[in-house]
Amino acid sequence: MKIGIVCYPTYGGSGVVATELGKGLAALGHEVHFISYRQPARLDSFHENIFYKEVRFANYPLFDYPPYETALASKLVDVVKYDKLDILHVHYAVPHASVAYMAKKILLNEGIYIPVVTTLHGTDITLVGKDPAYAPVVTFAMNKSDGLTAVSESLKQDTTNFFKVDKDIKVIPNFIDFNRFKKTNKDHFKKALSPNNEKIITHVSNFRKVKRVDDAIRVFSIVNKQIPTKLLLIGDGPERQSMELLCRELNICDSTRFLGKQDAIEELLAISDLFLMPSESESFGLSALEAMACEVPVISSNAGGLPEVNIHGKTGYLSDIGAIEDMANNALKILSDEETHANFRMRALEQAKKFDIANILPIYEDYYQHIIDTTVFNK
Ligand code: GMT
Repeated sequence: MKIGIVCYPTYGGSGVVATELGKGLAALGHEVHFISYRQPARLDSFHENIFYKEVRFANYPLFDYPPYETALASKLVDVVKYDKLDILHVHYAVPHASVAYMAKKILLNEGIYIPVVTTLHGTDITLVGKDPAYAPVVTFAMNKSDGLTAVSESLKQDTTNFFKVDKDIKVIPNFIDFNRFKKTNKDHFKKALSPNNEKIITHVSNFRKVKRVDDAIRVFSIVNKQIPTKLLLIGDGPERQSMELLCRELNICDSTRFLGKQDAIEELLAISDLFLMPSESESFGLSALEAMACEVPVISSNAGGLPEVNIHGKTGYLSDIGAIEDMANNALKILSDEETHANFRMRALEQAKKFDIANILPIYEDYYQHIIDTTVFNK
């Protein structure tokens, strides 16, 4: 198949899933064209079946906001037409779903038929898409997509609860590549980051409010009073500076490292003992899955799709959003006994295996074929 993938090129979960999906499909022999305004962060190596098409748009003094949607739609028309794509798969509904619809209509006008699949990732539904500034367009574009997928049952439910969607939504979860995410020996990192063999607790996010990084820091602060521990904070975003101040306030700066954005996250997960994800909203929780694949148990909130990933009492624990004491007690339960910790580690890995990319790629292939075979085009 010739597949066009539209995504945000940033480190955000939707861009990561889109890029890893495209890489996986290319490895299976499909021709994959990534269309974005910058080379996606994880598109970091050459593959003969992968093409990157950059959306370029010149600004003009008249515009306060350059018309990105128009440039993207034009690029989609161009790529579909000249590379003869079979299907377009857009990740994150805003604005990709409506832009793809526009491209599809322009192409139809020229007698070219391109089915569109939209994948809903999370905040495009739970936060941004709900905003009255976008909701009518998001609803329309979802209903006009030929295929609609969501990354968890919870996100599917959120979508149908809020939006009037008459399309069937197929749940295809996030996935993990075990060639990359696995527990490896990184003792030299461990020695550098926890010289006295302190347990390592890790949080990875884009430091947005929705991630409740302050909860992660407060949970750590309680645990740290009872067990020698270090906190690794990986990622960057709007909350970073206030989180540094919070660490000062709680007097835990000596036990805390802000590592910023990291490409080789798996190397830091390989030395982690526990992962914190106290999010306010989380449609799936890809970072938690990455941790589990590296045998790291997860202390998380019970928001959104997290209960579909982190199994309470088996792979970690779930608590209500903001229940800092409960999260800290759960962390202590896991970390204070070696045998308990080892059991949680083992079960985290077992659960992660259910989301092996090798199991998920064929689901996407079948779904694309089904959409190509069944889409009816109306002028
Ligand atoms: O907010 C983020 O974490 C980024 C966001 C995105 O769409 O870029 O991630 C969402 O998509 C990921 C991949 O499908 C999911 O694993 C994350 O749970 C989801 N984030 C939220 O729902 C907050």
